[in-house]
Amino acid sequence: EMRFDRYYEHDEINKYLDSLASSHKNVEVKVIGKSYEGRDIKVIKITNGDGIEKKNSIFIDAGIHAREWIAPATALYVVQQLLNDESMAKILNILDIVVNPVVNPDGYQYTHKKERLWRKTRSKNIPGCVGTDGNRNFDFHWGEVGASPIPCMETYRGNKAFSEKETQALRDAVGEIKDTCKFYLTLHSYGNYMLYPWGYTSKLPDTWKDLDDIAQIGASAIKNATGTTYTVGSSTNVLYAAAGGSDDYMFAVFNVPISITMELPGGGQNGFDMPASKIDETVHESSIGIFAMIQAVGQKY
Ligand code: 0X9
Ligand code: ZN
Repeated sequence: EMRFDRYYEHDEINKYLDSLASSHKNVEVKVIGKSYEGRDIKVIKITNGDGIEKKNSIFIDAGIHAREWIAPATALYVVQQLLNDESMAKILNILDIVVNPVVNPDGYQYTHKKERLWRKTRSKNIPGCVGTDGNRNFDFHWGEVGASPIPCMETYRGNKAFSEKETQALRDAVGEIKDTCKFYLTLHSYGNYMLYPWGYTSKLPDTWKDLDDIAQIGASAIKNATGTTYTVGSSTNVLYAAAGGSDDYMFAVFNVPISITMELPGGGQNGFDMPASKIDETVHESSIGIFAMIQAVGQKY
């Protein structure tokens, strides 16, 4: 049992995942790749244990941006709810759920030990700046807009699409389930947004109403439960244009019909350092929206 009264380091998170695999027969933990600095990037797959291979699935990730600590915490809370709460576990009769709680462990550890507001990976660039923005590194309209070609910038796109081991690992992990995956959810902070494609253009995809439906269901569930407001819309239209995001890629290339970036609430001095005392209520609130979206996808697809 994990308590949500502090933020955990990456090795603690990996150990927690392994402990869940040991104690639950319906849980599997897999290493999907190694980070630039050699850390294990893990996913946890939760099923109902019936062994039926052809179920639909959903993929949730967090922590592609190092400093957005509430995102990994939320992913872990969702995992815990699925395993401990009967009413949440019911969804596993319909869907398998795969969670990657820390996409960018090198950056995450760097924010714990060195620089709290680091965003990018920790790969070395020529001539000396460090890091690529993982959410500008995916190979769909890569580099076209809102993604810097300059290695020292916060939104550096990388020297080519999928230059990063971390984005390769995430691509391959979702790619492995692309035929069954109906929902890709990527957790970020902050600002209270439910965002859907496109991020690279202000045009909307043909199926934008399906995306909007699910996003609205998540936002209203949270509104009804706690009064917290989320803004719903396409990334470009309600936030800004930025190409090379994981959401656009999973939607366009893997044909995952519902792809959403959830920008969780902010807190603290700079928005990214929500005090530990507020983690518990925030992850609980956020999980209400997440489970509402999961339910809706389970029913509709
Ligand atoms: O800029 C981002 O990557 C996300 N916001 S954040 O403040 N967490 O950095 C928004 C990404 C939205 N999706 C795309 N632009 N594809
Ligand atoms: Zn982010």
